[in-house]
Amino acid sequence: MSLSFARYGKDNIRLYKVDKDEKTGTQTVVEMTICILLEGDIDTSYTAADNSVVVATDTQKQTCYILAKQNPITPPELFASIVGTHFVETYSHIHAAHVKIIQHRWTRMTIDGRPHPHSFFRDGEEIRVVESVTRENQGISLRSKIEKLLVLKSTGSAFYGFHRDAYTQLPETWDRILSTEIEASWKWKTFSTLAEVKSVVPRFDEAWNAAREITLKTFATDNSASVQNTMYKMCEQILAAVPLVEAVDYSLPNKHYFEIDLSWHKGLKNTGKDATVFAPQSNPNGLIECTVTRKGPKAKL
Ligand code: AZA
Repeated sequence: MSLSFARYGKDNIRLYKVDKDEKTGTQTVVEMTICILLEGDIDTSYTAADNSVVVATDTQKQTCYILAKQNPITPPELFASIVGTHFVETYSHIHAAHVKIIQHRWTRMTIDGRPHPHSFFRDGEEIRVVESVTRENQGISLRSKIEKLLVLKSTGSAFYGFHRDAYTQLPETWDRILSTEIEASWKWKTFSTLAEVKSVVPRFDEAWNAAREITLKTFATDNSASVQNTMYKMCEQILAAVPLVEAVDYSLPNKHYFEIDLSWHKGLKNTGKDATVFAPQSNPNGLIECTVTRKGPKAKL
């Protein structure tokens, strides 16, 4: 028998940091959930009860708090790189650190038409996610994500011309409701050091804003032929907007809204162009995924 895979760490580390601007009295808050998983020369902790190689998961959590106190925690791409680099550089037997950060939304309240200095609300379930791997002598790989952004358009979407055979019941449509929960991610070029990540810090928020805007604008304005074609257009634009990104991925559930034939009730018209009342479906749902990779030379700093 041999141990063929080993990785361990602390999941669901919850972290909140406030920045207090003493001059203006304005406070800014960030809340995150973090997962740290370490790899290295740790096999004997599994196979021989050798705890001397174990950086305890509680130590990992405490480290996270200390690094959060000593460093900026936004953008999350930077903080993930700081945490990952810490573990790989501090412990000679730790060779890789996987750090995932989920940033939760706290949006500043507007009260009496003015931004409130210290009150926030959760404007939806959308999260910003970063998945990082810092590997000894191999640099830092980063993937940024938008997740749980629920969108719907009530027209401007069609689906026709698809393959038909003896198993096909779905009618073609030139006007349908389109709804999905956006999961979009973009893979950055590999950064060789933490210093290199630091040198491009503004690019991370810019990319997140661009990806979000492109996603929403394309969803709203594209006269969609299919989820497949609309998501491809999103990928192309993100690659064009963010030169340091090598690949863009989307994973989009097609959240169906079914027409309801109500003609059985006094001839009530509720299908085709008369459809106004629909039945939202929970499952099953379509699930459409793709990765679009940049052609030509890899992104350079
Ligand atoms: N893509 C769509 O946009 N809509 C669909 C599909 C599909 O592959 N299949 N059923 N409906």
